[in-house]
Amino acid sequence: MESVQVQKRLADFSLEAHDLYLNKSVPHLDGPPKPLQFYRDWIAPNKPCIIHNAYSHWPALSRWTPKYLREKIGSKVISVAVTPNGYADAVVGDRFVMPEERQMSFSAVLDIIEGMVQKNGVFYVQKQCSNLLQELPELVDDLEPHVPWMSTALGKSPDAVNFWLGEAKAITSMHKDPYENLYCVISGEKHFILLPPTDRPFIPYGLYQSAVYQEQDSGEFNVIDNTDSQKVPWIPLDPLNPDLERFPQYRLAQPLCCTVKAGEMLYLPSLWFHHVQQSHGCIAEVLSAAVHGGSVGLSVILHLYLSTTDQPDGNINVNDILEKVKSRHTQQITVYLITNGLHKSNSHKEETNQYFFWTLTVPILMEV
Ligand SMILES: O=C(O)CCC(=O)C(=O)O
Repeated sequence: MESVQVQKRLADFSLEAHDLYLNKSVPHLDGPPKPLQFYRDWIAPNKPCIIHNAYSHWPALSRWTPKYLREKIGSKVISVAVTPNGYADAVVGDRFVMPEERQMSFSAVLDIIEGMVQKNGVFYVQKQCSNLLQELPELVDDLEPHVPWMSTALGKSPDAVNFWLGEAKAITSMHKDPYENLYCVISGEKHFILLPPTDRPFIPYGLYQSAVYQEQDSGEFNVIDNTDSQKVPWIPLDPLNPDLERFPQYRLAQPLCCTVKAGEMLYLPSLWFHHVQQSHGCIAEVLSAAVHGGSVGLSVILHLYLSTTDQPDGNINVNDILEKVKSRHTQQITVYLITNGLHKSNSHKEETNQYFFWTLTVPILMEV
């Protein structure tokens, strides 16, 4: 199929997804759902929602004041991301630049966030290695390290439980993750710009030399190349100020904006693009789980094209897949596809096989 036709089909697909099943804003639920209901209404159709009263019983909501945190974990040394401008893991010119990672006591971070100490740069506790459980286990009694109805719905506990604390200037650039995420805001608020996976044709990617910030004695930040690492595929577009001359196709994207306040929980399904900002001193717990099973309907199609890009050598027999798809009920297809795709999914491969991915996807969509 000609590339222009493929592009047109994909654009139509995205527009139809918005017309047929996506919401125009992120819906709010009054309380925590039953696992089956949550699975059916949100996980399976791969749609985000904000849940109220889902963790009102967590002591963290009332306890986590700066005073309490200083007493409880003030002397603990934690990893902090430092950047000159608040953008960690973002495209700067022709580089993908990661933050300088510093080890600091929790009190020293609070001193900066509370404005008691002035430092160059923007500080963000944002390590995504289950830092709540690994670096701050003393805080675990103040919350639950998993959300029971979500664990039941997904059939597993989170793979990572992260603690985020940051300044208002700290921004997370637009990206997607192969995880089902729950964002629990403990204090302050987080502002999200979300785009569904079906808007992928309108979101530009480039391949960038990876680099890291390093503060000099003068206080300036240099950008130092990671010469031994592979190029990184990342999104050069800033959804706060999209350069539509450079990326005209982004005009067709339909972002959803939402704010998640203290006590609220955002369910962000896997593969949704997200850009995140926050109020100053915002604290959030983020639970992430990679899933190996269960999505139906439209998300089957999305996972199907994911799995086609995850073949190690980009060499896949489409007929084999179509045979398997045709011979199963939807639920079973999904399990097959996800088992063979999502948990192995790797955005690097997806981007390097981009053309392969597009050309294969459309015939599969029509067959399904
Ligand atoms: O809270 C943030 O700043 C970003 C979190 C995020 O993007 C993630 O957990 O994938």
